Amino acid sequence: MSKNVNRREFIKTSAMGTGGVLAASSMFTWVPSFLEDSVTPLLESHAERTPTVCEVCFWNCAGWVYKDRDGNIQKIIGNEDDPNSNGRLCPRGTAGVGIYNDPDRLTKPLMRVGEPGKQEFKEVEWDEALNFITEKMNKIKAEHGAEAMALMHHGTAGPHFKHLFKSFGSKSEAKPASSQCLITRESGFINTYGAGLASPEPTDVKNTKCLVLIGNHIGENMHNGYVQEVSHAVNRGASIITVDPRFSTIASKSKFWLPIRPSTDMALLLSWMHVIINEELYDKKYVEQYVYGFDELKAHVAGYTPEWAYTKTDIKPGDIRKTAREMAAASPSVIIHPGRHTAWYGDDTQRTRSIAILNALLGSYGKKGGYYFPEKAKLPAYPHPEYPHPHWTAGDLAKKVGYKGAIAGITNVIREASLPGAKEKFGHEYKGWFVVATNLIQSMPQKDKTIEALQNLDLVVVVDTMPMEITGYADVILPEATYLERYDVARVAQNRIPNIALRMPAAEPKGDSKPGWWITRELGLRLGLDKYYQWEKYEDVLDWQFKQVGSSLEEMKKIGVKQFDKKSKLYLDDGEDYFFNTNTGKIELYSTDLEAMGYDPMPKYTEHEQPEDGYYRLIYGRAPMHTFGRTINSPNMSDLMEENAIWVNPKVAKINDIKSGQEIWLENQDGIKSTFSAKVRVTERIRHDSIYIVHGFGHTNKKLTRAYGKGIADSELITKIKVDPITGGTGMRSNFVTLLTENPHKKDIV
Ligand SMILES: Nc1nc2c(c(=O)[nH]1)N[C@H]1C(S)=C(S)[C@@H](COP(=O)(O)OP(=O)(O)OC[C@H]3O[C@@H](n4cnc5c(=O)[nH]c(N)nc54)[C@H](O)[C@@H]3O)O[C@H]1N2
Ligand SMILES: Nc1nc2c(c(=O)[nH]1)N[C@H]1C(S)=C(S)[C@@H](COP(=O)(O)OP(=O)(O)OC[C@H]3O[C@@H](n4cnc5c(=O)[nH]c(N)nc54)[C@H](O)[C@@H]3O)O[C@H]1N2
Ligand code: SF4
Ligand SMILES: [Mo]
Repeated sequence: MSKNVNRREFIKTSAMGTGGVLAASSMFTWVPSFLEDSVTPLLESHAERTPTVCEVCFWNCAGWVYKDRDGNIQKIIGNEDDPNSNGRLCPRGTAGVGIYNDPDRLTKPLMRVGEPGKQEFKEVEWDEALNFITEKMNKIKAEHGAEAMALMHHGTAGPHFKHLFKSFGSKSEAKPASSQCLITRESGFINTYGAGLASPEPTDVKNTKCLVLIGNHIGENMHNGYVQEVSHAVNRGASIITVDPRFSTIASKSKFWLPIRPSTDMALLLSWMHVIINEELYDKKYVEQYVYGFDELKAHVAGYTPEWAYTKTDIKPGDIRKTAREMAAASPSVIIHPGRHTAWYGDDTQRTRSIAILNALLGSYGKKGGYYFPEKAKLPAYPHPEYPHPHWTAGDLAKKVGYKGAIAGITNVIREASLPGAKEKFGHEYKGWFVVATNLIQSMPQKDKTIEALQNLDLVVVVDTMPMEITGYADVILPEATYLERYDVARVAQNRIPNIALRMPAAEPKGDSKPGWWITRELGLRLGLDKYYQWEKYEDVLDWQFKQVGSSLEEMKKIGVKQFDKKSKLYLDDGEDYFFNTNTGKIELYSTDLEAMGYDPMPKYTEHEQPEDGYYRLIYGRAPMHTFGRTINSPNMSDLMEENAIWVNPKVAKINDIKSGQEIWLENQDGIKSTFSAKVRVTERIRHDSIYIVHGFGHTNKKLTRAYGKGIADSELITKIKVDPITGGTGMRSNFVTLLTENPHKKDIV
């Protein structure tokens, strides 16, 4: 059997198949045989191995890269000492070498030639590109202040650029991975427990008796350590309750699947509170000791009966009661999962607050099988002088336009403040952007606005590994070396066990690509920021840092991951005193901060628009073998899933007279038509009021030879957004589409 076929099979297994009938335990059963087959012979041949931290997604698992005698990368496997991966990488991580090998990679700095907006570039040397950027940045600083430079970023490249920006005098940064993702969840938990959850989420899935997943489709959403724990939980017989308009992979493993009407989750959450309080199923001791505002909450949810919730959610009152009792029976070893991508409908801080509140009622926060207290190693930063103090930041602008609970810079606010007329609205405006490892055209909604902002700026620098949609809008494109070719900031992730991990190069950078640390240092020196770069190579920074915690670069190269003794406890003891970092020192069911800012102190149900006849809600999610759009072109991944399919309920297929396999186009409520088509997948696994596609497809950059034109991009159909009034996080699930069987672009191709 060829290697390709092998890989195809194990990934299918890991995804539990499309029929959802495989045992969940098989999610990882491929791993041992995979190790036996390939790594043992490699080890015997004394192949070299170097530590890495995976960058294929942001779970950032630590692993080992094995090379053969000729120095070719052969395998990437997990590091046994790594609590994020427990020694096993997910299929995307093991196939990460495809990202390094992709022949379409950017390997030379590029500069725009001719008109702004025209996508024509010439190859230049690093010196020319960096000198050009330096000149532009100095000009912007002289005319508008350093604050007028903004940084949009994602992933491990981010910290190098943050250091450069802060040294330069700007603290304006934002990322879709916050504003379009988890900012609202963090806000919901901060406004309840006085602390956010961060990453990896400290949910004690390993020990839970009941796991409630609300629009969190783990198994397709492939976060490694978390998938492993869910897989074990299923095997142990923990009951899983999945709330999803789609029969997801995990729904097929669940004791209860609640096919909720999209956008009505808050009604379900409030009525669960109603049942738990009314039937006195809550953890009385816990509530009495740790909670503030119980009586207010009790009165507040009195009217949110299951009968009322049924009219909103389509979930039968009996099922609401049954699932509430199921959760309570497991208390405190129960997790109402906070989710991750939680920016949905505009009331998202309040929805995640409802989740936070339910956990508090069931006494699960700080308890075994609920939420544990994670710990993070303390790795001191390499010494540098104090950063200058900027006069304004992206966070200030977010507050200025009314997001009083903004806990970070917001991508959409930076975009607004980069459009013509921004100065009048904000008192400030952006003149330059660095876009680092984020494909804003696909990851921010309303791409026309993004393009308008990009074209209004004096300087756009894109730092990427691939030609993507975003690179087309750059003045300068800087090719970053892939994670397999670079040293990087050490990974310091929270977990049950504090630990640090090293990423080091396994290969020389291809072409003229360079690591982020090199790019930022070169710019820093040109900008006269030498005092912030008192080192020559990043190895020096890492070695110094590791020595502060009793290790060294030399040791880390051998072990990859170092664990430290845990100083704090995982769980609260029974009745232990605990101070929550809120105004009252308690878990606030009634939020005093939200009240002070003028928001609802307790979550209220808000009605959301539903699709008109002939239209369906556009919902989107993940596929196990891809990470957003970043892996679609990878030679190893594109043959596993080349394009996305449009999930359509049989009733909808009948009404629209379409069949499985038929190519169709989508048009949204604003008349925006998908650039490309995708194949229909008729399935009972999706409600009749929605259609579903996997995010990340439909690339329009022709330089992506495998990904171009494959499937439909959900992003281009997301022209309507619902903004969370507290944080500014952007909900993207309020778009409705109709199905087109004829190519709407036909007349364009004469
Ligand atoms: N429509 C829609 N929008 C979404 C989502 C959705 O589901 N649908 N999901 C949201 C969520 S949850 C998130 S977290 C965000 C994520 O969205 P993004 O921040 O855009 O994240 P990615 O898609 O991973 O970023 C991809 C970019 O990073 C580049 N890249 C990959 N590796 C490297 C590297 O090592 N160095 C550099 N310099 N570049 C690299 C890729 O080539 C690509 O251009 O999107 C959000 N936006
Ligand atoms: N393989 C893989 N894994 C990933 C990623 C990846 O790109 N690829 N990305 C990672 C990142 S950054 C994130 S943030 C997470 C995101 O993963 P999740 O937190 O799981 O979020 P989504 O992918 O947005 O979730 C989509 C699910 O929500 C359901 N849904 C849609 N509308 C509603 C609704 O109104 N109510 C309810 N209850 N459900 C609804 C959809 O049917 C779908 O099953 O995944 C992470 N894991
Ligand atoms: S979950 Fe998979 S893709 Fe993500 S970091 Fe871990 S191995 Fe890499
Ligand atoms: Mo995300």
